[in-house]
Formats: sequence, C-alpha cells, structure tokens
Amino acid sequence: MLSSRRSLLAGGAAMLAGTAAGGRAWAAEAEQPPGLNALAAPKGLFFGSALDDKQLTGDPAFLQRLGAECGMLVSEYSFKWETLQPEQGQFVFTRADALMDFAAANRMRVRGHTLIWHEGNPPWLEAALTPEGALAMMYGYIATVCGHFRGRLAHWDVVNEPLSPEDGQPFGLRATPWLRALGPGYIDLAFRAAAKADPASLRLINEFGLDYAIDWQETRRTALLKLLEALLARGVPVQGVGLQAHLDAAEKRLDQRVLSRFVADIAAMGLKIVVTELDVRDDGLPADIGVRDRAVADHARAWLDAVLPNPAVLGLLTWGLSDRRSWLNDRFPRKDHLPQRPLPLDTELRPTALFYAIAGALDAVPGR
Ligand code: 9MR
Repeated sequence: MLSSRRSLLAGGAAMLAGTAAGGRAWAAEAEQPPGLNALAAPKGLFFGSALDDKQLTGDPAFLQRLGAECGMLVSEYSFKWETLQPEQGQFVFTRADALMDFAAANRMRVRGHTLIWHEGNPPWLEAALTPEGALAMMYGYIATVCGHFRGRLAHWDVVNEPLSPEDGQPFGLRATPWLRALGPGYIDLAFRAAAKADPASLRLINEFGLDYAIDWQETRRTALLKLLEALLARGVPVQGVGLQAHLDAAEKRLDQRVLSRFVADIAAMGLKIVVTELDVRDDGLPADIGVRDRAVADHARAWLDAVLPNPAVLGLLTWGLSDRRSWLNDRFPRKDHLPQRPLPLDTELRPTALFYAIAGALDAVPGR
C-alpha cells in the first residue's frame, strides 16, 4: 500500500513510505531506495534490465547501479543471430559469454533474446533461408546456441515478434523469411528444437503492440491468443509470453480492464508472462521535464497495476536501466531534440519518477 501516490510520482522529491507487511519506509532524498529487484523478490517477482554491451566496461558507476537494481539481465545485441553467427558456419560467443560472466559475478540471471526473428540477422542469412535449406539452418543454429548456454539461461525468447496481421498471412503471422521457407509451422519447429537443446530455460514468444484499447492492437491480442491456443493444442512446448511493453505516455487509450483480461486469458492457458522490454516514450509530450516525468510514471503505473498482480507474471525488465542510453532516441527522436526520459534512472543515475512508479507497483502486488 502506498501512503502517498502523489509524492511518489513527484520524481526527485519523491518519498515512498511503505505500510505493507515489513513496514518499509524511505525517502529518496535522504538515502538510496532499495533496489528494484529487492522490492520485487518478496512478491515472488524479479526486476531486471536490458544492457548494451558497450556498457559492460568503462562505466563503473553504472555497473554498480545495475548490480544494485537488477536480478536479471538481457542483452540488446549479444544473443542475436548477427552477433552469434556473423558469418555462415562461424559462431562467436565472446560477447555473450562476457555478459554471462558479468551476470554470474553479480549473481544475476540472464534471459536469452532471441533465437528466431526477422531482424537482428546477418546479411547472409536471408539468402540461405530457402525451402530446402531453412530447416537444417534453424535446427543447426538452435542446437548450437541453446547447447552453448544449456541450463544457464532463465528464459529464451524462442520466437520474437511473429505477428503482423496486416501482412495478410495465415493466423496473423508476419511475412518473414522463416514463414516463406517453412510455413506457419516454423514456430513449432523452433520451440521443439529449443526444448530439445535446452530443456530447462523457459521458452517464450516475445511480442509488442499488445498494450492499448485500439483496433490494430486488439487484432494483435486476438491473433496471439489464437496462435497460443493452436500451438498448445499441437503440443508445441511454448511456456510463456513476453510482453514487450514499449509504452507511449501520450497514448490515452490504456484500458486496465482490457489489459488485465488479456493477461488472464494467457494465464488461463497455463502459460507464464514476463514483461520483457518496458520503457515509456515521451516524444508526444511537452519539453518540461516535470510534466514528462509525471506522465511517464503515471502511464507505466497504470499499465503495471493491470498486469503485475496476475500470479502468472514472473517479473519485469526495462529496455535499459538509465536514460544514458535508449533505443527510443534513435527510433523516435523528439522534435525538440531533447533526449527522452523513458527509463527508471536518469542520465545522472538518479531515480526518475518512473523508478518510483515501478517501486510502487511492485509494492502494491499481493504476496504470492
Ligand atoms: O534496442 C535494440 C537496438 O539497439 C537494436 O539495434 C535492434 C536490432 O537488433 O534491436 C533493439 O531491440 C529490440 C528488441 O530486440 C526487440 N524488441 C524491440 C526492441 C527495440 O527495437
């Protein structure tokens, strides 16, 4: 329970006075609040973040905060096909292994992102994905990559972003080289191969554009539920869904009932849910930092309050920990050229209002 949501969302001046079991109380100005993973753990959840590999060296203050906040890491690059097999037949695990070493040294778990995707691939791959060659290519890659990390990753995003209903393909699937070469069964094949090569890592479909009560996202939610039902009916070993949660603070059509119902529908199939890439873009908001931070925090809090209480949710990761680096500045630059403030720590590594929104949402989750 939060004693004062208003003060929570006030960013730098925020105070979170916990009255829940355990009676936590701390003031952000007086002392560093507990790490987000430490807040998540008593609720049976975890908190983690994505990491750009360049951040693994040369920024000790950042790494210190990463260790303090996160129980899980995911790489923005290192576990993608273009990094792991830049040339055909040549596997390079150096960067991924460095992240594994860092995580192990800091007692953090790691999630693998991602095996089969239409992006993040080396230029040679698409040409190699012929109907004759694609199956061997997929099996060989998954066997080698999953085999390399076998038993050491918490999760694998086995298939990333498979939906694109506007592509007009069966089941709302995206028209990718994998679909062209292998048909809709490419998803089955990938999950079965991953289950064989690394049975212990939780196997997920990771997807975006599922967050709002707008037509094209409703279509995507329906397509995902139907896809999951069909996969499970065929005995495909999919075990969970990654909700990317790339949110937009200017989007008004966030309907908590729609969202919590969607999460409940996934959970009712016996599947787990991970919030995999949370961030909140602010390029639709005015320049004023106070206004932006408040809107970003409120927006995320509303989304998290609808999702986190479902017992099928295992935890959440943000797509980066600090505003020092976010893909959003490249992909959706603000018109006024100001950097966005989409993450829990600002560029000075100070907690933003979003940090306290996440803390508050975790605090509000009933214990499991
Ligand atoms: O943030 C990532 C960016 O730095 C990479 O260039 C890009 C392509 O590999 O991937 C970005 O991460 C994406 C993630 O892998 C899947 N969901 C959307 C993320 C943001 O585009």
